[in-house]
Amino acid sequence: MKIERVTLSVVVMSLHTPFKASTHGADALRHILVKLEGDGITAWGECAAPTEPYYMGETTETCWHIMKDFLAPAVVGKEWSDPYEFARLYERTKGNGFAKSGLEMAAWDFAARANGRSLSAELGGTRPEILSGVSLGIQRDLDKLIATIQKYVDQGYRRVKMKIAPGFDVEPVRAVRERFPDLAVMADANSAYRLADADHLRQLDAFDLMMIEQPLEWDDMVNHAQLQTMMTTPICLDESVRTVADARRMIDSKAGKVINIKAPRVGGFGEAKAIAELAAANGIGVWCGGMHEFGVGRAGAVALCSLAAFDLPGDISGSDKYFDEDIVEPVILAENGAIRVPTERVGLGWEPVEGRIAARTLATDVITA
Ligand code: OSB
Ligand code: MG
Repeated sequence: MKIERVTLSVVVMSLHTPFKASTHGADALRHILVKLEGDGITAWGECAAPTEPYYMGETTETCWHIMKDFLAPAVVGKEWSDPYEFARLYERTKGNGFAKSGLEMAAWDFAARANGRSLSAELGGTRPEILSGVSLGIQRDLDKLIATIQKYVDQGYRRVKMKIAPGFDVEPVRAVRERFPDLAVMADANSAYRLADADHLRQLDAFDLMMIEQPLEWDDMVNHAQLQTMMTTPICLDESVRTVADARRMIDSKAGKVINIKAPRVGGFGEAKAIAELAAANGIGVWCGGMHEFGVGRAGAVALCSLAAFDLPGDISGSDKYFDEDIVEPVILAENGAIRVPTERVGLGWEPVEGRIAARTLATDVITA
């Protein structure tokens, strides 16, 4: 396979409802869409980096620089036979997982289309539908928070993640648990606490949470291992797992019991698959997190979730949770808390609508061989 042309576009989408976490918030997103052309095939990827460096350090701008100046020039005009070989073309570039993930996802879509099968099949997915859930931003008005949860429960979602932060934790979790005694609920702190808060966090053990996600520092395993010995609620790592090597360190040091895997955070599907398989083989729970993906990235996340290792409901909801109109057709919808995997269609399974993308494009760059 050979790519003749890489088109990068910065695309802006407004969230119909602003989203707030402990360290970051957003009301509009700028993701970089990747269009690969070659061998008569057009394939798509999405770089879902936030605009600010408050989650993992990368931003839309850093990704634009790395993709345009290093990654795309390394792959155009080169022969490759599978997405792993494609990724080796730019392996000299260290880190920058979000930037790599946009291009790598497009390579998987390209390979799927070349092989005439769905992205799910290309990745080795077997689930006919994925277990969907919602991630809810911080909503300090508890009546409104409960009304929002009720709305998603009524839509059929069976698992709810709520963001917590110092000053917004034990009481809101208690209120949610009292109102929804049987709902699968979890909390995500986005690294807002320190080990000195352990006694405070232990109060969450009373509420039968599925897990607490990334309570401590974004790059720390040792403190999470210590905290896990002090809490019964399972710890899930998000920010701290960027590579298979990190996952191995997490397992060896017992720094948690669950991993939130997002292809954008770990550099793409190849690394995400490897982490999922390592975790599953070691009794670590696996689910798929999100970055408020537009339709292209969301279609990719659905395909990833279709792997057998993704055994817990994740954050991949229908796109109507975030956007009034998405950039793909048909709409990505969850029914009864599940999204059907479109294995009857080749590639992503939801097709980008180029007119809608153009209408939202702020900048474009084309890299040719
Ligand atoms: O920590 O999982 C997170 C969004 C942006 C950055 C980090 C996170 C999130 C979410 C939203 O929780 C998940 C989604 O619905 O896409
Ligand atoms: Mg998280």
